[in-house]
Amino acid sequence: MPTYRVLDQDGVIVDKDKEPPNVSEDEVVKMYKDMLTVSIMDVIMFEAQRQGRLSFYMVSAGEEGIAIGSASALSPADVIFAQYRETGIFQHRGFTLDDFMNQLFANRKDPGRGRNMPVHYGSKSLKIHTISSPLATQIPQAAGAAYALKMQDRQNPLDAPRVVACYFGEGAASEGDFHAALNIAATRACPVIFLCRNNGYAISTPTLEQYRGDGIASRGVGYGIDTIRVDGNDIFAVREATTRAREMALQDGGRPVLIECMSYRVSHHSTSDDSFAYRAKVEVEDWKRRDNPITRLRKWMEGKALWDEQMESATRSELRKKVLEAFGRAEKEKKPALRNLWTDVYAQVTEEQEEQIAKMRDVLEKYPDEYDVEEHEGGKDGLNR
Ligand SMILES: Cc1ncc(C[n+]2csc(CCOP(=O)(O)OP(=O)(O)O)c2C)c(N)n1
Repeated sequence: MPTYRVLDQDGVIVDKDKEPPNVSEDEVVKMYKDMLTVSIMDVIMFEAQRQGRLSFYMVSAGEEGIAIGSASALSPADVIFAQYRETGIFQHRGFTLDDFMNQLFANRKDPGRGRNMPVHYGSKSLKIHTISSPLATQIPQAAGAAYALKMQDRQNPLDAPRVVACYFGEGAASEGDFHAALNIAATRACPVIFLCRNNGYAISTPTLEQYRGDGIASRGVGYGIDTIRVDGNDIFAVREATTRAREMALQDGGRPVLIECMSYRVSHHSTSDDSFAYRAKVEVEDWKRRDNPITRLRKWMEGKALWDEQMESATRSELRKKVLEAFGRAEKEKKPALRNLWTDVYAQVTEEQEEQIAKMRDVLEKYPDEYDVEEHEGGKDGLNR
């Protein structure tokens, strides 16, 4: 299947006869700044993990264009299910640097109360379901949610119709959940856009060992789903394909669309991985030199006199400052009160849980020198109701 492109590596429109991308100058600048923000935050947080200041982090280096290009084509009411390398969606939808940092530092302002691993963000108000680690679980959930939206929108014909956007890596597409989800979405005609980020690796497994067919796109065709493959480093191609996919997803009472975005995972899989144990450094260096969604858009913007060297350095320093300020605020915050270990499991804390809380209190009182709970909101009293 061919790969759709709008911008080439030099930031030049490939098809000279084509209309310029249907996006305002302000929107392009926002998309660019969102990509920069994510990449700057990534570098800072990766280093912070190495300094032992947070437990874990995952960057999306080289794949920022997929998240931000597609998010820019959705309506704010559309519902999103993501994997973990789509930080740009959160950034584009309005998750603040404080929101990121509170989750990363698992402090008392984290809506998840520190119960999830770092980078497993979620936002009810931005309509992004919380990221979950078990791969591919979000794909059938997205198909089901799209079916629910279709039913709800049918009952409320005056409301603007909504779609679900569901993101996953090509590795996650090897899970059975992927196949079940595509088939149910096709047969039930669910308004869902499946966005696969094909970055060449699932931790240490290269795509050559993941599949022998024509990537993930050929599977969409097999399920009777309209499918397109796009250059994932080309933010305009991703945006245009998603805009069209959204229109199609809402046609004829709803239907799924699959977009396979081709890219390359420039970074290690996570802070727990050293990718040079299974791929050559030169392969990564070549990719870094050859292509990058941020430089591509920057070159296009420079060609249009929308951006220049001075704006670049001023924006970079401003963003870096803002990231570090949010970092400082979140790192200083107290951790969630200890009682949060038990709350939100059931509607109310059960009798058995109260017994466990009492036991924890006994242990803390018996061994005060062993447990420093002062960094948690309320210290030992944080166990109280
Ligand atoms: C069910 C399940 N199996 C294995 C893992 C361990 N695991 C975490 S990420 C990952 C690789 C996923 O690769 P891909 O979907 O291509 O996304 P990428 O990390 O390349 O963005 C694996 C195997 C997991 N989290 N869940």
